[in-house]
Amino acid sequence: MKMGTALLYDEEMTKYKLLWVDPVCKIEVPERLTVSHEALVKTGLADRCIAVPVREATDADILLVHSEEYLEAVKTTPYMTLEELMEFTLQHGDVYFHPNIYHCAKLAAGATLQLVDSVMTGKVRNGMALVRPPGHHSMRSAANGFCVFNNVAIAARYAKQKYGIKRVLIVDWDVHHGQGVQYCFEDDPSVLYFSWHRYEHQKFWPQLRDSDYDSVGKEKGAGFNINVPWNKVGMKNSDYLSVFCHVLLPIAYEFSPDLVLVCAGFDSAIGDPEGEMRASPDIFAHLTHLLMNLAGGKLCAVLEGGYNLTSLHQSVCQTVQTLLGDPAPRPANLDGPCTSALESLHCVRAAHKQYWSCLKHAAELPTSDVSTKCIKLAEEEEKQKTGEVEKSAEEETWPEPPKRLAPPVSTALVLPEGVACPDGCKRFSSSEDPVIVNKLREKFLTDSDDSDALTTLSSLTALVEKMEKNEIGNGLALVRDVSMAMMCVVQHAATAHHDRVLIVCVGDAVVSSQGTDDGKTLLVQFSNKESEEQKGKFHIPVCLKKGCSDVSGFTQAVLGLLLPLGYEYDPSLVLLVRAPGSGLSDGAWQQLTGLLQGLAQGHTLVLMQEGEKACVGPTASSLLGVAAPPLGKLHAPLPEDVEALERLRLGLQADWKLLRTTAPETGGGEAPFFGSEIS
Ligand code: X5A
Ligand code: ZN
Repeated sequence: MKMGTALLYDEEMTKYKLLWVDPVCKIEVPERLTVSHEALVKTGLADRCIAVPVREATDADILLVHSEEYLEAVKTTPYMTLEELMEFTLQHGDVYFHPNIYHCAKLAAGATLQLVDSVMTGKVRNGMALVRPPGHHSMRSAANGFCVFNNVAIAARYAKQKYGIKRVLIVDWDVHHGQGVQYCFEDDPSVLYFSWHRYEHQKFWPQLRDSDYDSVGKEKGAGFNINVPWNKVGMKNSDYLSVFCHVLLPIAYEFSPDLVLVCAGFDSAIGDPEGEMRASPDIFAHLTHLLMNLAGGKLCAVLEGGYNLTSLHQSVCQTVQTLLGDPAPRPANLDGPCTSALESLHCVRAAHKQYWSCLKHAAELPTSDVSTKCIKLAEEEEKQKTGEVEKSAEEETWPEPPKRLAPPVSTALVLPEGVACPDGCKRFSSSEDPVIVNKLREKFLTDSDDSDALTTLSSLTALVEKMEKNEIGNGLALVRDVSMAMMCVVQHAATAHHDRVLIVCVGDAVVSSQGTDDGKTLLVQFSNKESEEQKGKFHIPVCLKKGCSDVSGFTQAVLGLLLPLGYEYDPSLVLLVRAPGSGLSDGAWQQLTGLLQGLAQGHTLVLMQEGEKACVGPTASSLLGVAAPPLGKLHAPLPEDVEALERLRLGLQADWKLLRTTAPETGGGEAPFFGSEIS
């Protein structure tokens, strides 16, 4: 049922290196590839992947992006003397040539195309290509930034041409701006390019004005190029996740790609000498997971940069393990985005608000242009002089990412007799512990003596315990009364060592607010009931005009509100409750179920009312990790909903830092997070 993950690797791509002294290029070493591959082998991950052979890209493939003159010039490099290679190198920027690099560059591009073929033909669900040289800096007629051919750009054109797909999303999480990819698709609305990159007000390589947030694409492609410049080093997990929640994901879902390509550079991880960022390697598990429900799961990750061999191999393993479907570790250190990240977020959202309906209510550009003005730059330099000396990237230490153990049982179902258990899941019922049964009877069934209901409730509590012990990953129960079952699980979870429970309730189930203000539970309820009022920090009603039946509004609420809340809350259990008649489509429900599994190490318990048998199959499949079907291009959400959501976000952002999308105004001081995004 769950299709496989392809791994592309060929030792041949380790067989070129820098042949002279060049401090800029010395970090791009063959060990980058061997170390990454060895880590995948050692951890057993390589064995779980489907090894797909690498091929050479053909001239026709390369000419999809590059000029004939450039290709012909590169073709002569294998025959050059050392002096000639050095001279050829000088015609390009921050790159070196070697007699074998042309061969390797053909393999790198060819491996990427083999990966695209494997995914597009359904041979595998997703995959990763470990390649050298990288690609995203190379341009039509120029090598650049260690890159010779633009592997991912070629792959995007190839996929469109060969498979007739309409829309490709390229996510470039490498710490450098893939200007080669930007230039290739600048005026092309069929390829959406997203990149975040170290920028530092244009001081950082490649020092292009074009890398700023206001390069949004040209002509028909306006709005389809998204740049998030990092103006400071030291960006962390929160900064990355907030950009995903508040920029990339809403736009990506609105765009609805047929294929996702990732420029997977890991120089954006902690310890990297180029990036100098501080995101932990396990953040890539989450970034990967968050993209895996787009395009029906068709995701191809292609290695770009990454120069700290330790954080590189750890990050590669996190990415591949997530592609394989193992639950992501609980995200660490989500202490909210920093001010500089918020400034960038604010600018990007403002620059794109005219192109994407999900950003319609984003704040206008700040009055002082935070990005390119020289005043800002001078200010920064002043601060740096007086500031304390910071650790260099090489001195950085961080804990090894936690081992991710897939539980022996992925998905357990508590179903009434007569309801069939879908393939791949395990029917679950507890051997009834008399002590628990009695407690349950006292608490929940005082005046009836319904033995069926009692059996179900005791199975639920046993299931919650098994999840806590990681013997079972996730579960689904069809119950007579979702409200009662929910209360039962919440009370039990509190005693079963679950520190925090995130309750996501879709539709109008009766929810008692009792015990929801101590922080042990966070309740987010989606409905169309205006009357529901927010009751403190931990009870958040999300009111949508048509309830959950408007897919656009619902999706926006999930991405921009629920996910950041969930990540910041960091639950150990997610309780997903589907009230009868919620109006939510199967597709949107599956997206929600899939996305929420990034939390709580994938420990989600779904509760549905008995009548919703038809939904058991789709839900189980999402719980098993099958990608949700694409929602299609989303129309504009209802203006009332966009406004209501924005208002809610503004009201909550004082308590929940991951909901912030603008920086506190400097100087002013008062009520910084109640800005005037809505007038
Ligand atoms: C692929 C990649 C970086 C080039 C840095 C040049 N290139 N200073 O990460
Ligand atoms: Zn890079």
